[in-house]
Amino acid sequence: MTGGPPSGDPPTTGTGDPGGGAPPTVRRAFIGLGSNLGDRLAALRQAVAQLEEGGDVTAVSPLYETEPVGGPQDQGAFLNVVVELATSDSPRQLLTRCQALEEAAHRVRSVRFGPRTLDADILLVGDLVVDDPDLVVPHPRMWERRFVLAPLADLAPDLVPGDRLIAAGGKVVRTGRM
Ligand code: GSY
Repeated sequence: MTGGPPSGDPPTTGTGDPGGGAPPTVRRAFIGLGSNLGDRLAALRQAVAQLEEGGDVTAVSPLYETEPVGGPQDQGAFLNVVVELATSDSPRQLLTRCQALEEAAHRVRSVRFGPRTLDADILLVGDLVVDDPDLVVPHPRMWERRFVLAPLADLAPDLVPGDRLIAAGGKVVRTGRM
């Protein structure tokens, strides 16, 4: 036989999963959600409900009201949460899900870092690292942002060292549960 897989082998999936009928790898993933335009709480609730349709959501952090980081000075405060998943989705599949959340919230991209009905960011997907032009995982700015680290630390204190949380920028106030 020459090189390459035996002709009976299934193709690899390109998703980070082993293929070949092996059980998919389930990873602990975190998605950050933020809204500072319109009915902010309704936008977050809708996004969480839409994520839950995937059947892989395991936890939702407490809700935080947070000072805007970046963007226009006069934009309103955000509401932020972090959602935890136990998922076999690849980072790219999660990106597609995040884009669908933003589309469902009728997000229009106008001012960069400006007000938005919904922002959905992939923060972590297990220990996977992605560095593509349109997708970087872990999220490249998460360690600078208290609006990410505070709810993430509520769900996964093991992943957020206390000094990183203190060093991160932006005022945040925990306001309760969604
Ligand atoms: O990256 C998420 C969108 N975003 C936010 C946010 O969700 N919360 C706060 N407090 N500031 C933000 N700046 C941007 S951009």
